[in-house]
Amino acid sequence: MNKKRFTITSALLYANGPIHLGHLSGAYLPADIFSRYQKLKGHDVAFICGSDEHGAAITLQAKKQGISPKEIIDKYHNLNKKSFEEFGIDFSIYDRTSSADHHNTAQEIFKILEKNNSFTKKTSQQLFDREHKQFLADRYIIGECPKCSAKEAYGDQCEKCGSNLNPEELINPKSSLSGNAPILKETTHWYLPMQKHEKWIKKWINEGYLDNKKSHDPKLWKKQVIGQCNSWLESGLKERSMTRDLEWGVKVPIENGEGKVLYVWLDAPIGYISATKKYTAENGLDWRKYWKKNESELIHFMGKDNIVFHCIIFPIILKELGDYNLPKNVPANGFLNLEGRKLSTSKNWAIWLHEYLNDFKNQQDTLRYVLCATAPENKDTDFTWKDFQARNNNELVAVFGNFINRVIVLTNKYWEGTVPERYNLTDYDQKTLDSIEEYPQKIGRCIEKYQLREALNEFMNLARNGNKYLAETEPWKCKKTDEKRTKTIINIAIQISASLAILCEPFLPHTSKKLMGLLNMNKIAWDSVGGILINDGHKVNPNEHLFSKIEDEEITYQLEKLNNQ
Ligand code: B3M
Ligand code: ZN
Repeated sequence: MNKKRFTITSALLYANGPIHLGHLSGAYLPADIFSRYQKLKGHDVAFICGSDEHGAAITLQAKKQGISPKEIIDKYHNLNKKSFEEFGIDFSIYDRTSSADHHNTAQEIFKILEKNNSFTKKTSQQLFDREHKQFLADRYIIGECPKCSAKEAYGDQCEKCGSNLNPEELINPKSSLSGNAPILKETTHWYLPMQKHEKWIKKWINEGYLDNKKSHDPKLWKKQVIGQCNSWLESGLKERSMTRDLEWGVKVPIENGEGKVLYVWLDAPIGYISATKKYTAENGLDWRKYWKKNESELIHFMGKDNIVFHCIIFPIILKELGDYNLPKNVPANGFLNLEGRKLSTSKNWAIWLHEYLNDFKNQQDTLRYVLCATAPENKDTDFTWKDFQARNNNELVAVFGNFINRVIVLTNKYWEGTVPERYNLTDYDQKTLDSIEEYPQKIGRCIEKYQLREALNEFMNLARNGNKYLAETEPWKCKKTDEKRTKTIINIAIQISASLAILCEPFLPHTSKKLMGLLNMNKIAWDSVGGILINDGHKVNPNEHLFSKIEDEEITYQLEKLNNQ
């Protein structure tokens, strides 16, 4: 097999609050499914993530709660790390940007860029809060969006229409710190002259060519990702300041940098590199193999509000650094709404992962299933508790769970858990056995195209076929009259179960483990799935339910909780 290497990233989560379902469905679950699949295919995967611990998102939250930024990031870094683990997001590392190692890496890179003349230095008038004696950039400044007239747009982005903004563009700007109108004051910063890069970025995004070499296939990029980049490119790339007048962040490591830190959107993506360095150092590997040219496929997963940072700004930085890979794909997702309304942390309209894990013990995979089945792959989608219940009860319990339940119960009941032999196969038996072989490819092809909903649907088709096979052959009916026929049917059903156990792993890792336990089998490679995986005479374990029904009361409770929180 041609062994490939993947560097897969999920957007670094701001450590200013707990993780919610919207984050999971956009940036983390899809990346986890993709990485687990690539690992099962035998490829080398570094799956990189961590907490984004700088920027106004952190300091403003700390101010709101009356505690220090350090207390905020420690609290949420630990909480989110634990939630991800319990939920089964299998990061190679969950690092943090407040670490000394990251500060060093980010400073080193800043110095290289400065030495390469990648920046221009410029003095200009900027918005300043006189009361707090602070310059106001990004989230420190709020005003009316010039594009959609939303009242509370930030200095860097309008959350309503998704436009990326500059502080000067805001109408009636006000300081987030004091609420006062700002004054103008002179300051000096390092800028990235993005306009210089417009030509190659356009060609690279739209045609997949970089330095006259094919670097990726734009047909494999999502339309909305290319569309968002092009609308940015159409309004012309401008210079963008890469430093800020702030205390909290990575200090600017060069002369005249006192009192300044790196722009959070410069330091955070470098966090992917720092985290990779830590992961490789701890595992006796070489980080360069995951970042330097042509050694690895770099894939960034995120929500759609992060597209331009990963498709335009960070690629410019990587190109300026010389020998780094540019992303092979940026499969950004849309947003997940909740019960028909936009998810909102500030309005407390969200489902927090740590609370879900507490309320639904050992039901991580139900949430993984529902979030994958409803993922906002090409447009925004809606999560509702009713749909969650229906998918669990009608699909996981009634189809996948029911099939496995019948197979394991019958094997135990008829032959004390010993897998029976196969005798003469009917055409239907043979067709059923043959059809299993197609699933690894069918599912894999979808995953490789980032069509995870369709991949999950294909997986469920195999479970549905298993159920149908039992319903049509009715082994419980022929047991008294035809022992050989009964044995053949169950043997085939056992083979389907074993394939399901492996093929469900990317989507439902806890279930996969449990099912492998029931079948008393070991993990095998994705491409080995199909045909006969379990020999007759093999012992399976006593039955346990893979999924449990979710009752109406549990849903009512969740809906009340949501409406009252
Ligand atoms: N923390 C923004 C966000 O969570 C930011 C992502 C950084 S990825 C390098 O939406
Ligand atoms: Zn707007």
